[in-house]
Amino acid sequence: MGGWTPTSAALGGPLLLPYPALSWRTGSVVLNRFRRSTIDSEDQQKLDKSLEKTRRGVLGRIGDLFQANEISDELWDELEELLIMGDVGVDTTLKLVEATRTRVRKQGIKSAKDAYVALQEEMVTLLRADAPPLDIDNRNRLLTVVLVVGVNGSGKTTSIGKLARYYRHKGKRVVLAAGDTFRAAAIDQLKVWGDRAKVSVIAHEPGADPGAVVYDAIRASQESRDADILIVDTAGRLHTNFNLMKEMEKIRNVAQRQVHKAPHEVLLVLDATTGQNAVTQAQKFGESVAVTGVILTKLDSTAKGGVVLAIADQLGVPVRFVGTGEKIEDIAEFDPWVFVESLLAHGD
Ligand SMILES: Nc1nc2c(ncn2[C@@H]2O[C@H](COP(=O)(O)OP(=O)(O)O)[C@@H](O)[C@H]2O)c(=O)[nH]1
Ligand SMILES: [Mg+2]
Repeated sequence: MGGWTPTSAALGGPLLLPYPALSWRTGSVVLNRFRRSTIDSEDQQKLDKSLEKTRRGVLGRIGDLFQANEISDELWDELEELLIMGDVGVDTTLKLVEATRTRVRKQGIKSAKDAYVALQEEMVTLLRADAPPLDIDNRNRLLTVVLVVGVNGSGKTTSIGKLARYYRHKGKRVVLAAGDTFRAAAIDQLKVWGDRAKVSVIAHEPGADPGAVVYDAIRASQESRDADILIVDTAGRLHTNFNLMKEMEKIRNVAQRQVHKAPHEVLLVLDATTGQNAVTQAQKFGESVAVTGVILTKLDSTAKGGVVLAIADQLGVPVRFVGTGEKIEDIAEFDPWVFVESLLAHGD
């Protein structure tokens, strides 16, 4: 991927960032660039809270490192060590530290405090802050189709339920499609989440053709249900990448034939608690499906939050949502600035 050009929409949004608690906590190292967050304050707080464990882990020590030291080779070595221990991954860590050092050299930065700001800005860049905005809440389109993919257990069905509620609360009409027809339990589970979110679920019998489910779901969304957003659950794992690819192609073709430019987003669900394995899994999935964004679940129950950086960097697609708990309201839109400030906040 890559090649995104910054858009004003990506930087736009109604709210100024950071909210007061965060800027207070980061103290003297408040980022010096004027910017806006695209997410609302409730999501900012959820994202911040879900990073508690990560902040208490090794990555929480980065702030102290820059406060206690002058810029030196040792400082960079220690930073590298902390990032690798903090699940950022070797490749992404080396890239991040190199980019920060280059910036420090080029800009003639002399104080560790300013170098710390440079590090934060490089992290934001790595997190694809220049990505186009998420293409779900689109007023100019009659029906938006979102495919949700990922291995079983990653939190796919839970996330779909959360998204259904999230967009319903924004005044959108949402329909869900039970495209994972391989397991009867998967269909039932989606129905349970549909009930919780108070949205309709279109399902066929177990073993049915997922393409037919998607076809019916689109028809229903366009006709009787008059929906704005259709979210499609898909099979978690098929025996081979080839099967998965064929299945995805089929669903994609059905969607494309009925709705212009569908699917509009393909969101890959990854479990943050698996750390670097999530990156490997994402790369494997990427071979079968053209992923446009990531939902990173279970951020609340892990200290491995640094993996967000590795995922955005190694996949080249932005993280769009994070799972912040097991309840239906426990989801937040992701924002690179909020993430970085929250991750590197210290002293609490
Ligand atoms: N703590 C926490 N648990 C989650 C989150 N998302 C999902 N889970 C849990 O992960 C497990 C698997 O979720 P499920 O949606 O069934 O995964 P699926 O097989 O991919 O559809 C369930 O026990 C969920 O409660 C999250 O954001 N935080
Ligand atoms: Mg499921």
